[in-house]
Amino acid sequence: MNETLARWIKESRRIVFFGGAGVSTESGIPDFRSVDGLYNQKYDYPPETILSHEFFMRKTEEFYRFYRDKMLIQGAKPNPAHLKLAEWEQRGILTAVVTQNIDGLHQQAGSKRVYELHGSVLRNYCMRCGRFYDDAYIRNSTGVPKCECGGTIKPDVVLYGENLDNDVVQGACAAIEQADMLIIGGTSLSVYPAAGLIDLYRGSKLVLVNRTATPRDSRADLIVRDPIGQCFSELP
Ligand code: CNA
Repeated sequence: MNETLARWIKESRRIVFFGGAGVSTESGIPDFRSVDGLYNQKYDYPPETILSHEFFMRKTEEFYRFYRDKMLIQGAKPNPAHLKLAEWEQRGILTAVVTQNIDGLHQQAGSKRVYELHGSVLRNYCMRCGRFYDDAYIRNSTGVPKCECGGTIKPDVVLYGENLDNDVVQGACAAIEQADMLIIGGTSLSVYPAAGLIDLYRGSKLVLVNRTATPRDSRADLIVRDPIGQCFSELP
């Protein structure tokens, strides 16, 4: 167990966690940039092209082929990192989880205040009438999923080239500004504007739990290179 991290957690009352795809790799969901991540698998187009607004609008069927295959992972379960964060919130020492993930695993673990910067694959809506559909509807559909009204259904996910939701960003910013400890985990900190939010933290307990180096390592007060699930399972 990392003793410094354990001590800081015991001393803190307003922990905020800022995470990314690496939080869910131990739940069996591949991230983007690890060696076995989606960027290192072969597709006709790079994932950031397929997961862009323009591609969705122009080649919707191809988007959904990739999306069903790689983004809609069925049966994934929260791992010890998700569970520990939910426990800290319950104990009143963590104020919020800010995540770039779209898999819903923090809520499945029991976390209540979760700012989903990039939306969620669990929510989908008709672009014509606004009706909502769950992930099972998308999984069980073929080709381009359609609403009863005939409109095309779009995942409530922020694609490349789309704006983040204002309310979500404001909530996340406020939580980070007021945090007495910021734990950043499982993120390459390379997707903006999300990664820029960590600059709002003004304290001196910024912890980075990531398997590989990030462009912001020099800002961290403590760096842990262990797998995040394993690391969190040992924390108080
Ligand atoms: P990324 O760029 O793929 O980076 C992931 C980082 O996590 C890398 O630096 C890895 O070294 C690190 N990492 C991987 N596994 C672990 C582990 N077990 N313990 C510690 N560190 C680990 O992913 P980011 O989240 O930074 O990039 C942002 C994108 C990825 C967001 O837009 C997400 O929506 C998108 N994404 C989300 C999911 C998901 O919801 N689970 C999956 C794949 C991609």
